[in-house]
Amino acid sequence: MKKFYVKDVFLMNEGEEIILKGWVHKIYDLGHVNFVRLRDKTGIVQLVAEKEQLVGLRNEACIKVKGTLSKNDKAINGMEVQVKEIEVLGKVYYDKLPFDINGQKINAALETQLDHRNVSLKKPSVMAVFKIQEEIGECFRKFLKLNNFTEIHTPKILASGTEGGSELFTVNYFDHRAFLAQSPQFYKQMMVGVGFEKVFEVGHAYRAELHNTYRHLNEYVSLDAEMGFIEDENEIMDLEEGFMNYLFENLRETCARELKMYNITLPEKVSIPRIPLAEAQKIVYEKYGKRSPKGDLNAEGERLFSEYVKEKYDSDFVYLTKYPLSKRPMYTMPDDTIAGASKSFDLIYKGLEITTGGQRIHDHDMLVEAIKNKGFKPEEFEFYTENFRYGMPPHGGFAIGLERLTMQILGLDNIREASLLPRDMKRITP
Ligand code: AMO
Repeated sequence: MKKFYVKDVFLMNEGEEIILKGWVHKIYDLGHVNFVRLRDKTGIVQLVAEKEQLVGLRNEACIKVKGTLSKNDKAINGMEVQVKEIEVLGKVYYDKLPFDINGQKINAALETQLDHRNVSLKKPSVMAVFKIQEEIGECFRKFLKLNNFTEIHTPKILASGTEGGSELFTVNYFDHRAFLAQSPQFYKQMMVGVGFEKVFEVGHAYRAELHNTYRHLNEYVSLDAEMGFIEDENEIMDLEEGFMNYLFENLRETCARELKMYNITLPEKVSIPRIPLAEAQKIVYEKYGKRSPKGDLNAEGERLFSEYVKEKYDSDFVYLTKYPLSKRPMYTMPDDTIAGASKSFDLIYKGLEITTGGQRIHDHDMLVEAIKNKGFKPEEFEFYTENFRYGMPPHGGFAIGLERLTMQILGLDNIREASLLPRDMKRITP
């Protein structure tokens, strides 16, 4: 097993011996002196070699290097490796790489970079996106477990949709038609009711949306939470706000290198204003002269309203609350103060929706009525409504789109950059 990583070089002393394994990042043949940059997941280090030792080496070959550490002010972090031996462990087979990964930016269209994800991901700043993403998932788990949540894994092949609408992928399930899960919504509620009380899931969600935009994927990772015995939807918003604070505190420590690559400074404290949607629509109209669609903000409205919130509250986040019931799925709890409104919310982060959540209906008969009101047949949802016959507490939850959160933290332009292997309307490979 590999013992040393590049990061260790910078913690060791001059004169120490080391064996490193990694990829050839770049070869510099300067005639009188030859350098190779070796890359692994922890960084890049400079190797100083004799010309003969470089024979047969090419960028991206996998190598094993034995050498001695020596100080050099001009090298990365002031330390380099004087090579004794280089061995090629994995040869390369190409005439020319599809694009160069050594520059400040990759000089190729995003589509080309995605066509060759096996090359673009090698670039440390591209890989850094997924280190951040890994930490988001890790923090989600840790934070919810600290708060007494149980992790669940629910099926992704379902008999029906959960969110209403027709954005479902169909699957041939033996002699039946089945669907890919848009969300673990029904099952996370079920698990609250059976007695887990507080549950979470990190899982894939599938949306057959005909949206070819910078913020839509057809397969994404959903960070879902659901908890029982709540007073109202404010407890759900408190929970997510707590998570954001925990996440940023942890990212500052665990991903300092990656955040620096993107020049990101995360706020010390996240305190999220809660503003009813109708008020937000009014502000977007009065301040920016833009009309919003009925019962929602559009992408431009989300962006403009975020600008307003940043100015007024110095917050990158805002909860839009009290969405109209008519615009929300059948499981949404009606508001008890404003007719036609619901106890649901969206979380907007730097101008983009990253979360939907809210309190759910927990009364069986009320849910059956809500299903009818949405124009569905309650008989077709009996597998779901049955959960509400055997003691369902008042409950609610939320779901965060992992790629959207990653994208907004790092200020990426396109959600595809925050997906290891994106699936969109035009892409199911690589
Ligand atoms: P919703 O459908 O709003 O709510 O989805 C929740 C969050 O998931 C992300 N998301 C997407 N990300 C990328 N591409 C897509 N096509 C896409 N669709 C959704 C967004 C969004 O805010 N069951 C409810 C959640 C709940 O109430 O608990 C639901 O799925 O970040």
